[in-house]
Amino acid sequence: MMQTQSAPERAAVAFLKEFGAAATHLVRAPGRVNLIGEHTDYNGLPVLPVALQREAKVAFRPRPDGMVVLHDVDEEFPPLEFEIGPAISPEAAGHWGNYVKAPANELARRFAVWRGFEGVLHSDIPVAAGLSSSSAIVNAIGLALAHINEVPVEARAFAELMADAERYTGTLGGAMDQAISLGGRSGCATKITFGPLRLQHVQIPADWSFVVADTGVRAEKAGAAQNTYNLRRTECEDALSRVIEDLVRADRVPLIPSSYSALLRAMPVDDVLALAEDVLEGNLRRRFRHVVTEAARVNEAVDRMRGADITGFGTLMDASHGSLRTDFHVSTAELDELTAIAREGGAFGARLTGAGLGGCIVALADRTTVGTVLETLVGEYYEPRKLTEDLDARLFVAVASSGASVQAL
Ligand code: NG1
Repeated sequence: MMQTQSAPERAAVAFLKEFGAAATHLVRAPGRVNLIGEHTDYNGLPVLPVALQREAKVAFRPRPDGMVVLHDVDEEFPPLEFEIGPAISPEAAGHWGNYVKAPANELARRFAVWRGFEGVLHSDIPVAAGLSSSSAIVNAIGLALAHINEVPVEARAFAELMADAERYTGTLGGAMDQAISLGGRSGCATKITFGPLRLQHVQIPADWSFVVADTGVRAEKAGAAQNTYNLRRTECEDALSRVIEDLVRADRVPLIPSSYSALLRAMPVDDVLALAEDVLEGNLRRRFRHVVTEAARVNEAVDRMRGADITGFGTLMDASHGSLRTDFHVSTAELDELTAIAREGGAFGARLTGAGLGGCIVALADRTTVGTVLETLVGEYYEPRKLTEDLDARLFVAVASSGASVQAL
């Protein structure tokens, strides 16, 4: 069988062709699949993602000046050239270059970053699929610039810095994606908590398989999906403020909580939900209920994983999907269909992963059921839609991988 060229070679080979000399470094940053804990990170509540075997890689060579010159192996993305500084003007909304300018801009605002690079990017993370292709690029470029300019990189502080950086693109995201792409560990899922950022690695039982399946519908974060995402964030904040206002009025707790996590520390979760039922209505009540119940599901899922309780973990994934569909309104017909097919094929549970509104699902199988789950997805979703070309990119088993790194070539 013909050996396909591996991704790092592709970036380095393309570099040689483009710039007529060898690249000196390669930086890699993985995408991620979130197992449970959706739309909780920007509310300061926990998540449980896994860093993937799919990565963004940049072969690069430092420059003596402040220019960044970057090509993508994929010609769909035109070359980019700009000078590093603390107020870089963005490209048009949706342009890939904004994910490159984002870390350059943020690093230059905070550190003496004045040397750029020329480089070639290659990523095999599906774009706009909820697998965090964007944060992988942000992290890879950020790490390259930090390396070249000798910026001290403490992993957790750097993840927070990259999360701030990515908001340059207009999405008011949390810090899950940057943190797992930098700090993931091979063979493990990672429980991430926020304020302060903390990572706890949890070994995935050896016979569990997480299947990632793409609906083929893009959730363009630069378009309508970004507005919905940002609106959800505002709704969650509004819901929390109203609940806190009521607590203040009723003088119910000795210390006024200022965040979801403080509220959940101050009162039992059932009391928090009962209070929200009284104070909130309509969509704000639904958003609040999703966020609070999802956080509880993450904590329980960690226990289920530690106890190798695959049925229990799967049930939590199903509940998470239901909540994202009916309370958070971010599922779609295709996401619902794919999750149903996965369950029908024998998955212990299935849910949309990432922000939703398109993109991927993640389904849990074990060694004996994974083959049937994959076959059922192919037979009932991909074949009828004629989405079988490039199937490996759309349907694969997650390999829990380690976080980003820079190496000299
Ligand atoms: P994706 O699906 O990769 O766009 C987004 C946010 C996360 C998190 C999830 C929903 C960014 C970069 N990522 O991920 O922080 O909020 O949605 O759980 O904004």
